[in-house]
Amino acid sequence: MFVRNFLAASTALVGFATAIPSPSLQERAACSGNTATSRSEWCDYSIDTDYYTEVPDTGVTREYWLELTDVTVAPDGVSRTAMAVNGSIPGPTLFADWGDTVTVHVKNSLTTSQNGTSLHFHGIRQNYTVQNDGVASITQCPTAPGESITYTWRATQYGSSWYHSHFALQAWQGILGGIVINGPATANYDEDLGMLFLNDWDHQTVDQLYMSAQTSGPPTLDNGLINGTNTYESGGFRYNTTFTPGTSYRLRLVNGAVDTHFKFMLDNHTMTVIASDFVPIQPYEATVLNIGMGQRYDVIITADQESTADSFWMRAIPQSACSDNSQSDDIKGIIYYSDSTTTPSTSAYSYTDGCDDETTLVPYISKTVGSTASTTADEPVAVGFNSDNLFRWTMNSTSMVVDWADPSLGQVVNGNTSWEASEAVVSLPNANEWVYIIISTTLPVPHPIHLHGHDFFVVAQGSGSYSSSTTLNLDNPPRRDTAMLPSAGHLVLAFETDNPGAWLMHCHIGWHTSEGFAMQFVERASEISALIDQSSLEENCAAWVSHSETYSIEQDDSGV
Ligand SMILES: *[C@@H]1O[C@H](CO)[C@@H](O)[C@H](O)[C@H]1NC(C)=O
Ligand SMILES: *[C@@H]1O[C@H](CO)[C@@H](O)[C@H](O)[C@H]1NC(C)=O
Ligand SMILES: *[C@@H]1O[C@H](CO)[C@@H](O)[C@H](O)[C@H]1NC(C)=O
Ligand SMILES: *[C@@H]1O[C@H](CO)[C@@H](O)[C@H](O)[C@H]1NC(C)=O
Ligand SMILES: *[C@@H]1O[C@H](CO)[C@@H](O)[C@H](O)[C@H]1NC(C)=O
Ligand SMILES: *[C@@H]1O[C@H](CO)[C@@H](O)[C@H](O)[C@H]1NC(C)=O
Ligand SMILES: *[C@@H]1O[C@H](CO)[C@@H](O)[C@H](O)[C@H]1NC(C)=O
Ligand SMILES: *[C@@H]1O[C@H](CO)[C@@H](O)[C@H](O)[C@H]1NC(C)=O
Ligand SMILES: [Cu+2]
Repeated sequence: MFVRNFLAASTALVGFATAIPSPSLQERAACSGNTATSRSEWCDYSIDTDYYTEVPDTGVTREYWLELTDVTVAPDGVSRTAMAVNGSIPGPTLFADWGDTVTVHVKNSLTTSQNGTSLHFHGIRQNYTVQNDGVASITQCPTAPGESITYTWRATQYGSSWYHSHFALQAWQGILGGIVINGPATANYDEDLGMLFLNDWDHQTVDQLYMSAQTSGPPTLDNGLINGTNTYESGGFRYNTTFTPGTSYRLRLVNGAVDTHFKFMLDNHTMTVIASDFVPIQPYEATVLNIGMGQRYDVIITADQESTADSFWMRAIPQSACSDNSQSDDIKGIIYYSDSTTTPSTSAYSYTDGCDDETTLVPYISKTVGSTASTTADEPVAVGFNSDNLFRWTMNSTSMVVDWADPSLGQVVNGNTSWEASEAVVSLPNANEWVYIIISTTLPVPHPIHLHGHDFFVVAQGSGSYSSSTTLNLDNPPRRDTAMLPSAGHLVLAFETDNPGAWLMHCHIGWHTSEGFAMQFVERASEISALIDQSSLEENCAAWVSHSETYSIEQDDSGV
């Protein structure tokens, strides 16, 4: 995978219209990055650069064209309908270098299902580019079938993430793919294997399952996939690759599930964990790794086992404390050593079932949280039934309902910030102030909480209720974009108002997002209009309104 070496010789290039080979590697800027023995370096920058304040000016724009279609797939041998990006699940990986500008043209060709769409670049900070965050009802109307939309953002961070639809449950119909932003790393490795998606999967579609999720709670899912493949009964095949003894490999793990918390492991091997979400961390060793929905971990695994004739199971194990899966002990891939072709006979590391976060995350670039907050948002979480007897989640007693046809950014641009209660807005008018968010639950259900437009600081996280005597960790706490609210516990997050926009915060369990477990921060509203291309916002909305009238589309979820 030595993309860098292959590309290093070429000079900058911008955009192209022909089909891109897979993986979609594009030419890089003059900077040659780093080598297997100098991963902490990055041209004139390094792992020591504070990427919140300094970003390489590569002058390069990476341009991608993606097309969404209705498809029939059989990733575990069982055929069903789905949706795909350029025909595959996961879709093509977007590659860029730290500092590049990325432009993504998305064509909605979902003409069989007539679904609208939007594409969110999870974890991408969208620094002063909120209109490119790709969230239906917040930053845009859904993009109608037959229409296209273009997103442009700067890669101010580096590491691993994913893009996914932010329209209804469409991400889990298959509209997802990886994002790799090349940059420095906190440990050396020989080869970069790229993204490795961990997903849950069912032989019914998420749209078919949604009604039962709303009436009876989360359904038991049939299976799971490792990078888009697994077996089921006698069908399908397993993700597998071959390791060369002595070589170290970087894997970019992402949990792209609708409702599954995984523990990930490779039997007999230890992982060196080097990043959580887009944040490089002090490397630590793990044999079993917790990964919640929406989270990413970058790990390095060295092929250090003795016999070259061996093979090893790779496992993504749904945690029964918060996920139900009928194949939970068989979501597996295979790592072969050089000349092995045998089925592994290795055993899993022992672990305690649970849906918690990793506990030893120390960001490499150390940051301190302001000890006084100008806004403290208290957001207790609860669940109840709406008037149709369907589950609805609430934060601060509000279940979010926002209108596909009336996105927050449009309202701000039109000078109307008299939000309805159901729009679940917390306004943050002032620049560069600290915000604390206290999220708490008395229910024994953990939730992965994701914030758009920011990395947040996890200043408290634990079981039981939060009180004013809870100790806050302000000295370089874990920093990321998705963290677990523990079962019957609390999660206290902090961030700084350094990015004007309307930013969604929500539970990343697909059912829960659709059932209203979401809120939005309207940050520095007076500065937003200047950042918006109003005509593209309005044209996209006009096409959606016309489409939804033609097909009598009804919105039956939160809108995000
Ligand atoms: C995706 O498909 C479109 C054609 O629909 C093609 O032009 C484009 O190059 C493909 N993109 C990638 C990243 O493979
Ligand atoms: C974010 O955007 C602001 C406004 O353009 C700019 O001053 C700041 O340097 C940017 N931050 C990064 C990390 O690029
Ligand atoms: C999207 O397509 C799915 C699959 O055909 C369908 O079940 C669902 O109702 C559609 N959703 C909307 C909002 O159009
Ligand atoms: C996983 O799939 C993506 C998309 O096809 C691909 O880019 C990536 O290399 C695969 N990962 C591994 C570890 O094989
Ligand atoms: C290993 O992956 C290949 C495709 O890359 C597939 O054809 C093969 O069946 C897989 N092996 C197993 C044991 O599933
Ligand atoms: C894996 O580790 C176990 C326990 O240490 C050991 O018994 C076994 O031989 C190892 N398997 C392989 C294939 O190396
Ligand atoms: C929570 O709801 C109450 C009552 O509607 C409201 O006064 C308060 O501002 C809300 N708090 C937040 C953080 O939204
Ligand atoms: C302003 O927004 C509110 C809430 O979305 C809405 O009820 C009201 O009709 C809007 N007013 C105008 C003048 O558009
Ligand atoms: Cu949830």
